[in-house]
Amino acid sequence: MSDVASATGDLRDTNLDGPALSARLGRVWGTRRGLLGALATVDHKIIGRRYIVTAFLFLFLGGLTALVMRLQLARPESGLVGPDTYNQLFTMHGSTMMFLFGVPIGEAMAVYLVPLMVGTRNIAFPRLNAFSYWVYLSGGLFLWVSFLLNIGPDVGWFAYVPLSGPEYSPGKRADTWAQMITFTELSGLAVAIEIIVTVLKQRAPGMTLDRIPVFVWALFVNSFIIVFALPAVMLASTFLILDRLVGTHLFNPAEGGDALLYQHLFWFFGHPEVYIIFLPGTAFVSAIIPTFARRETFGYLALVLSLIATGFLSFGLWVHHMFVTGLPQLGAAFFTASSMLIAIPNGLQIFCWIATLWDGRPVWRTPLLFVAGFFFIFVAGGLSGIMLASVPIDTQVHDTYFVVAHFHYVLIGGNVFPLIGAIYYWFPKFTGRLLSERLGAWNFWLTFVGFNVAFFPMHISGLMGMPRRVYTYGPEMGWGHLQLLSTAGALILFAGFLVFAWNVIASLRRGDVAGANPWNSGTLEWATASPPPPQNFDRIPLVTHREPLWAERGGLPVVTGLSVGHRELVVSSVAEAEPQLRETSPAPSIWPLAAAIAVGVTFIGSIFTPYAVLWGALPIAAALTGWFWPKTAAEDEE
Ligand code: HEM
Ligand SMILES: [Cu+2]
Repeated sequence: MSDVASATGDLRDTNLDGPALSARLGRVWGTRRGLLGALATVDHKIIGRRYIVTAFLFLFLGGLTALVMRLQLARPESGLVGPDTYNQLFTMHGSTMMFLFGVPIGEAMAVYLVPLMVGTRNIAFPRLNAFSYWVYLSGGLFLWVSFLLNIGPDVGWFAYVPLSGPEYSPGKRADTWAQMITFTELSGLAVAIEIIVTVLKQRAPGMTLDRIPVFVWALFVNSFIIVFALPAVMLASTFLILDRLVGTHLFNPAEGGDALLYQHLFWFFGHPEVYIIFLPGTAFVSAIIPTFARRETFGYLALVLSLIATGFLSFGLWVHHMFVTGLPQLGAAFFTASSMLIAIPNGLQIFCWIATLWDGRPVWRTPLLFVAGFFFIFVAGGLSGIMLASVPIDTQVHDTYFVVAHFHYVLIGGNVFPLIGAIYYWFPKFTGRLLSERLGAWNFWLTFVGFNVAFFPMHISGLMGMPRRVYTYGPEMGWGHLQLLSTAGALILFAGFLVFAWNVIASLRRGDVAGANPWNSGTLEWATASPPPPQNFDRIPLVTHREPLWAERGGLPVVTGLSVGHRELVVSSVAEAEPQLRETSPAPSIWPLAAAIAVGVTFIGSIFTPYAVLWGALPIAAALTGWFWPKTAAEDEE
């Protein structure tokens, strides 16, 4: 045992033990009952759970739009929806999946799991965390309410100018898209900062850089990608709004603007976005594999380095989305090369995972099944990606269903499959109950077969020349059979998701009780009860090993000396994780919600008049003043 502080004063965890300590900490860190308590909470687990549920809700809504599109495309000249609705459907689908599901789900899982995995009591900046969730929720509701009010966007998920500009998109449709971006990116950036600071400064003593779980590394790198990528799209969408509302000509070549600038700004974000969606997938896989292979990860250093390399390289590829815009040949060659290069760190990761499984004694429970599905689908998507990196091939299949097939293989293979596996894996931690394995197998096989039946034929439709974003096609084109097959696959896939939803709902009440560590995993989130108490850990663990629970079979050594009279956590050094400070963590507050409402009203108002920004500044300032009003809380102590 090591003592974080020896100073005396208020009550410390050294003076209490067992249930008395738990109860005391539970009171200090707990969330008050009732509506006000729920709205003011800053507990990362409660907010994380909300984030996860909300992101799944958007996955479901995005899935519904996809289903309508698939039904429309099942037969030639079908009249289910017209061209105008179809435009809105694919725009809502793409935007929801990328901005309201893809980015938030990784952050949501991080908000819940990272503080537990690094052994701390709450995320860094917990009020900012609450604020981010409310902003995200408002942005999502804003987009979907606009859609229901028939002012939903219809310009595709990347809203290219000049189509989305003032000239070709009058009305409010493109504005709702652009402002939804502002909402979700604001919340995305805030969460990324929280994760970065939590990982750098709040790791349990002894968790040196080379003992950080690969899961945490992946989400840490991911947060950096978010910090550098998201501002680019915020610029793109803000410039777009300025052009549309204020009469600037940033993207208007006739007045000295530059339309191609929009594509550069968008894809400087848009390609890293693919990794923002994929890296959480790698995080899930890296946590699931060692547990079910029952051995430590093979090639820890290689995995971490390839994550970092992926992070850097992801910023050097964006122009491969612009091969048909007429680039200089040297530029095209450079981006072809860099696009192929990124297959190396990705391949290395896959190699390490396979080696871990190879050398272990795999137990084929549902989480590992989904990881196997991930290998198969993601690698197939990677292969068509390498094909697309070649300019002549891309020029041929650009804007066809070949591309639609490719990006669903990487997005669903790289994110959704590991995610479902991750939910099977951590559901017992979240809820205290296990999901059914029998339904899990049904879930997996329906999803896996449905996915491939839906998306594999799209490669062929694309090679046969079927363009994306068309609401219908003539019978003479000869795409009908393949399209019908795709729709059948989508229905099977949907059935798989229904089984998943059913499993979750049924297991919440009737699942087997999990206990603290049902899978016999090695990382710290399993060192505490399921679901974890408000304080996460009664005593902060002292980390001596990369898989602490495997190394310390007799119980973890702990650090003592933290206050039990107010919210206090350990701040540690960046590299060695040596304890440095006892810091007071912010208490619940209603102001983050008030600030989010003020920001929301301002953002929504500003698509109608630019003056909303001026007027909105007043309530925002008022809310921030309440939020940061000095408290008479204890100072941080060395
Ligand atoms: C759940 C099963 C899914 C099905 C059946 C599905 C189906 C489709 C279809 C039919 C299109 C429109 C093709 C077109 O007309 O151009 C599409 C576009 C798209 N999908 Fe999906 N999708 C699914 C899941 C996802 C997921 C999970 C993501 C991302 C994480 C995603 C991202 C996109 C994007 C970015 C587009 C392009 C939208 C645009 O053209 O602006 N999809 N999808
Ligand atoms: Cu890309």
